[in-house]
Amino acid sequence: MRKNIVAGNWKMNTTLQEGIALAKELNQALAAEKPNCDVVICTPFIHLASVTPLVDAAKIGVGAENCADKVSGAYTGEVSASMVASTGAKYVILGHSERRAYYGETVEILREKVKLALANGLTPIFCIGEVLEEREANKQNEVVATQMESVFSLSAEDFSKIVLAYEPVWAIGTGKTASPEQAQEIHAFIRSLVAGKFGQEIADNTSILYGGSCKPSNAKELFANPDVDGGLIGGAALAVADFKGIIDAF
Ligand code: 3PY
Repeated sequence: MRKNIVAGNWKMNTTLQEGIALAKELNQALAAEKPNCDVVICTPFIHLASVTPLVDAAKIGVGAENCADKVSGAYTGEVSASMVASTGAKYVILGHSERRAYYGETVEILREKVKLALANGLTPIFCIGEVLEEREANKQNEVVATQMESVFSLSAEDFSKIVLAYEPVWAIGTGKTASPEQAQEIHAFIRSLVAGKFGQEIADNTSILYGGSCKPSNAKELFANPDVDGGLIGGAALAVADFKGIIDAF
């Protein structure tokens, strides 16, 4: 059966020293492996090689927030999936709305990134979600269906290795959260898309996280929904008490 996962997305926050301190503090705060929930922290690239050996891998998985859509070569400033994997990281967030909006990441670019991440043994946390105008025009299902095309060309075997994260863009950094009913409705729709493409068993085994202003005060009611399998956490992942509060919602 699918896993519950709480994954932190640190975004472009913390110096290396601050990131190391945060990872150490979280490692101490999580007393033991949580049987019903995997915990992941996705950090800036430069933190990965330092943070990975610091945390107990049984309690905390480490991931990147992005990787290149090319294998290697003359791509100044890019970081490949194999470089990420060489740090010991196990996950990579791909398709975050900030990457789509500010760095022009398209369905095709993300298809390449997902393939390279999987080829290098990383688990992609693949993000989808609509902007406010699309929600207001009731186009959210259409939008996420198009975004899912990046992962629908995978084989069933490869698709079953990825984690999905639904993040309504209008709820990211705005303090607005999708209501538990809105979250459940679209998570169930996303799962039905997966079932239509790969069958019910794979759909039932796919973890679909919710992201967007998820905090200790709303995590429990969001995670109580049958199709919400955890969260991708922004700001609240930068404070151990808040992040732990969300993990403890399971
Ligand atoms: C947020 O909740 O701010 C996020 O973007 C998580 O990825």
